[in-house]
Amino acid sequence: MDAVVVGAGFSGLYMSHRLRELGLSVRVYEKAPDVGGTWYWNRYPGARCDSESHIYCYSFSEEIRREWQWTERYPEQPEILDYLRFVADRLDLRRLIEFETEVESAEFDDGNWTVTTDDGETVDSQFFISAVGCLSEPYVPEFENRDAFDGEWYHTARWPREGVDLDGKRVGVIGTGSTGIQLVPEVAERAAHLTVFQRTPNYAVPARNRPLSDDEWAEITDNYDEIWEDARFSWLGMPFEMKHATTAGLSDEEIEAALEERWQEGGFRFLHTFEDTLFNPETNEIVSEFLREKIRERVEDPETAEKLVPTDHPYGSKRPPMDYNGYYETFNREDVTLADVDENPITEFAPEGIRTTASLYELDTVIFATGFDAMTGALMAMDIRGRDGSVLSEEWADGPRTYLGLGVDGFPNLFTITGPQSPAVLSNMPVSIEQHVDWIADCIEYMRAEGYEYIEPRPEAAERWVSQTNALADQMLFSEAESWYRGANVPGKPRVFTPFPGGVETYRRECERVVENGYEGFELSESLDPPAQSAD
Ligand code: N01
Repeated sequence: MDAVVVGAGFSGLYMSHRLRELGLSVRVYEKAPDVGGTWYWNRYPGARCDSESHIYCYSFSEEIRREWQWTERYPEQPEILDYLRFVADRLDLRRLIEFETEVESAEFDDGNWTVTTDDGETVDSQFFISAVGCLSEPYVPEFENRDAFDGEWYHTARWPREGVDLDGKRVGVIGTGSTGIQLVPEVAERAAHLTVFQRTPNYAVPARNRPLSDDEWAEITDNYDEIWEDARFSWLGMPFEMKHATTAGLSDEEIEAALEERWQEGGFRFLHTFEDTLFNPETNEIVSEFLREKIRERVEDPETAEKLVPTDHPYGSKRPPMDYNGYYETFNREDVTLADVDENPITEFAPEGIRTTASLYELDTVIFATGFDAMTGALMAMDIRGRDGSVLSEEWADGPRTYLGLGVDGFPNLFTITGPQSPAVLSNMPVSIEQHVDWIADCIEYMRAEGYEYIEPRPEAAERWVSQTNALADQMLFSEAESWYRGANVPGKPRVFTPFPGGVETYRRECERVVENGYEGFELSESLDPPAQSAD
């Protein structure tokens, strides 16, 4: 093959389409039995995208744009999965994909990638392209005696296709990140009793979901090009304007009015109130305190409210979750218990349920909403070997090292769509995915036109890029949270800030500048360069 692509979610579908259009032979390997990537697996009740639907989709195809109409402001998981199925069929992509096939290893050998799958198939390919996603490897904490539990347990990112019967059950949910916050009100509606095991409270902002009317949709499509251009050259890949640069110089009334306005608009628009929210501790504290007050207003029992109020991290230093259906009000229900496992940690699983230092919670079903081995987990799950026998997981033992999040030195012709040190999870993913796919496809087209066979970042370019990414993160408030952005959620993972925090626009311009300067920082060659040859 000319290219092997791993994954058939948003990234893999568009990547394989672009490469086929260029005339390359392409094989896509997908672990799931269908397309969809993260939207295939995350079927838990309440699963929905926190990006608004009109920008949580592809922009590259006029036909796809015309033929699809989203029904709600935020798309629900089944609708996104339908959309990706529609795209795969519309572009006739399924014929490129081998489903239910996992890539076990990829080795750069004799100038080609040799890719081996779990069914023992081996294929040689010039390019090896990871489209595995940033949040694909579920993380289940190693609780003591986890297997002793007599009931059923599920991870939200491996939710059974046939669903789970929660009616009348005593259910425990562990985790109060974006997933837990979407899930908890839905489970409360069905379960006989729900216990939420919370280690760290979070700041959930109302999403304010609603159906999208035909008129609204018509207005969106009339302005589609402009909306997308704004999104591509924005901070988060979302076409929203900042309300104010900072809180400095504004009266208390003006600050309150700005926050209240954006709070009413809901979702990620709230994060666009003050431009310096993630830089300036004073602004951040004002925003955080506004949110804390909102939580207190919504929870009837003051003691429970205080447990739900975050004080350990500034707003936005962890991924801001969205509240769709009364997350905080759920704790006003008689049949919902908040178990503070920071105060009284989980000690073990027992046949009857979960034991903390304070109580035994008897449960029929446990749901792990405990997140992912983010950004690097799915990549490192494959045994990827580059030049001179270098092993990716060993090279990255102290944290990932990429150039632009697109390539890795020592691993020629490997591309990582939304890889570490690119905006990725700090952006509206489809915008970043399209940018990466276009960059990679244009690069391959250029290589073909100029007679180059290999591309690889120069080590010093990768080194510099990683330092710049870290320096930017250090100027922001991210270091004040124990977040998965920094690998803090998985024991033993290096504490390194993984996404590029400088914003989608800055990043896009840098990628364009690199190309304009003849792929600055990359080594392009017709044959393997001297270090590789001497290693032979
Ligand atoms: O995972 P998380 P998530 N004992 O890692 C807790 C994206 N997403 O699946 O904060 C007890 O954020 C952990 O506690 P703590 C989005 O980017 C997108 O919710 O570490 N608790 C935390 O509360 C998001 O950020 C959408 O103290 C333990 C929770 O589990 C990312 O996915 C929707 C524990 C994990 O939160 C991940 O979100 C949903 C332990 N040992 C998610 N270990 C969309 O909009 C962990 N926890 C598309």
